[in-house]
Amino acid sequence: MGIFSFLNRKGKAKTAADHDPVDATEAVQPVPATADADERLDKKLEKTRSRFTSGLLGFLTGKSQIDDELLEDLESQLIMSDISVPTAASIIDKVSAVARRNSDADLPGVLRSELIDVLKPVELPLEIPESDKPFVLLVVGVNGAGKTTTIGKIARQLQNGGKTVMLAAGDTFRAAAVEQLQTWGDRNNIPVIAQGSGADSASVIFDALQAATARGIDVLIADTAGRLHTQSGLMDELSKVSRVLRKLDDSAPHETLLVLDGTTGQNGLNQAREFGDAVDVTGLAITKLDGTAKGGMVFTLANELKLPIRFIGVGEGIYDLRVFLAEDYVEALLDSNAESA
Ligand SMILES: Nc1nc2c(ncn2[C@@H]2O[C@H](COP(=O)(O)OP(=O)(O)OP(=O)(O)O)[C@@H](O)[C@H]2O)c(=O)[nH]1
Ligand SMILES: [Mg+2]
Repeated sequence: MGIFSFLNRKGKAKTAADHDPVDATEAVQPVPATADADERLDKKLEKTRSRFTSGLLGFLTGKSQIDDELLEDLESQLIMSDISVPTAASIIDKVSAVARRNSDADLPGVLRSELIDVLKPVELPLEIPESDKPFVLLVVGVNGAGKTTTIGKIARQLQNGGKTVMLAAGDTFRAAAVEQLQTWGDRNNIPVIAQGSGADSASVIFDALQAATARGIDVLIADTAGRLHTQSGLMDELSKVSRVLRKLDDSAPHETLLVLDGTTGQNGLNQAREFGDAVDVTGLAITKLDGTAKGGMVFTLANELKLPIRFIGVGEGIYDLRVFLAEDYVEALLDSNAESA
């Protein structure tokens, strides 16, 4: 089990009694329960759900006959929820195969299970093995995607779980970015390794890895720029960071987390491909699913990239970063009767 296993299915903090004392990675301090941590995922995804299902479930209720017209309409609804055309087509193919075998099939139930099937293979929470110390988490993504916010949430959750964390201010493009991370680190008692703005990002992160190793830190999280003078400049910088880290530890970075803004729809897929050309992306965090996102992008990414989805961001608080769980996500999106408390 990974370090994030202290978050249970609804993202609530486990109590000490929930921990198995035999499993070393589970023997972490539980996250203190707060009202925020208790808030259900379906409440957090309320706005996204209403966009995802507006029409969808209403449209399905009362339809007992599954015919081609109904399936075509359903496909359009999926596409309007930000699911890509190929992904929507593959979902509809599967739904129609079930309908062919059983014309009395319960359509909402079939759809629910097909949606879960799309997401299940990418439900792979981040594991932080004790053997990789420091575990290097490199965070990449376009500007405004939510990298720095997500780093803050991960750092606090790890710290609450008993891990020591250090941050590297690798976004040296903007002076404000370095200051933002330093101020946040000071407030949260998390050391931040930084140089002035304009410094070489790879050298800041390299220094940070040396410092983290010397201090016996468990997890080093490196922030990076989302924008440089040119896009190819950014991609070159990121691949240099990965290369330079490997000089100190050939297994670093242990995770390259691509942060994608969930409200950007199809654009997220292009970003993932572009970043994937420069660095070896090993996991995704999809942010802002509490806002104006339609939620379908998650299915497209799962189906077309097959990369592990580690986290979803559902707000600005520290507990608003949840371990991605396929069933919980689909339930929260589809359940029109979700509790609003
Ligand atoms: N509602 C909501 N807002 C979020 C979430 N994640 C990030 N944000 C907001 O998105 C904005 C941008 O987040 P940052 O973390 O600064 O993004 P960044 O990728 O570091 O951006 P650059 O440093 O410019 O490259 C901030 O206002 C965050 O509060 C989320 O899950 N939900
Ligand atoms: Mg940032």
